[in-house]
Amino acid sequence: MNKDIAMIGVPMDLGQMRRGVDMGPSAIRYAGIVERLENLNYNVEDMGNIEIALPEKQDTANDGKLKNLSGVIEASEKLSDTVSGVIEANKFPLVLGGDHSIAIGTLAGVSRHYKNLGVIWYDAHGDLNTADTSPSGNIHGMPLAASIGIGHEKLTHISGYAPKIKHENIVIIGARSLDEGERELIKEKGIKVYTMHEVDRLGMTKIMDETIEYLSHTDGVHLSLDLDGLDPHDAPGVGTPVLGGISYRESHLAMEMLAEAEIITSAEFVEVNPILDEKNKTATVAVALMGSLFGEKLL
Ligand code: 6HN
Ligand code: MN
Ligand code: MN
Ligand code: MN
Repeated sequence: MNKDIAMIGVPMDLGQMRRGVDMGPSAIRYAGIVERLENLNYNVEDMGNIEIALPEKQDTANDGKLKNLSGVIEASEKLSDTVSGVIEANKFPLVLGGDHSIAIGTLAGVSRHYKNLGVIWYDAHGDLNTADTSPSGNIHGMPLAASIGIGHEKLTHISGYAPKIKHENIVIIGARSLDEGERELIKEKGIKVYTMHEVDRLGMTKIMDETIEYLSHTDGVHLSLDLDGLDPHDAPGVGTPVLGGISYRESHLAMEMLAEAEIITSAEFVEVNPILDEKNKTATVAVALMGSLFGEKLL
């Protein structure tokens, strides 16, 4: 693993309608992420937060069905350039959300540097909606679709190109709330998905072994971890919780197996909402999972 980490906070709350997720980066810092990584002998540069416009200041006149479209686009362009600069400086980009719409910008920045980027999407949701299929109009339900070039042109073409990733280089893990249009897209494209049914049936060890094998032909792997992939019992501080999720132990194992395989080249942890949390539990879980992802061991 690259020993130089550049951490980027993205206090994004424009991709959904609940307040508080903009405080996610602060909550994760407060839970001790920098010390945790420094103890593992990483050099951590905290680049601070990207500036995100206030929801109250959004000019929504031309957004149509996509809520806060122009604000999300503006932030995505900034994040894309920042992430790309980090990779140019030979550092590992670690992005802290903010809602999951930030993945549009993260992937726009990362994929400029990889010909065949793999993506692990750890989430209760598919985030494969478009304006036509979305039940909410919230852009945090659309970043994976946008990244494979499906959806509003302005979302698919951040940084001026599309698609960012190939649908056959994606593995979704933890899905248990998929909208009708998302299911159709998954079937049409043959996207690799481990729903909670497979998590129960196969167990996390087999899923991670298969995932690592499935992505073995890629030249880099981005981990996009939505804390709502975990069970709300373990990660209550999220805006769209869904019962019956991945446990803390299983998630911890997944991160350890990724660390062992040494395949992750960029990562983001999203949807931590301290207002909905219990004593910063979800940010603390996020920090523990990052510890494991970056190689923390018990012995
Ligand atoms: N997330 N599928 C729902 C929607 O509104 O499109 C929920 C999306 C949740 C998105 O948690 O990142
Ligand atoms: Mn998500
Ligand atoms: Mn989700
Ligand atoms: Mn363990």
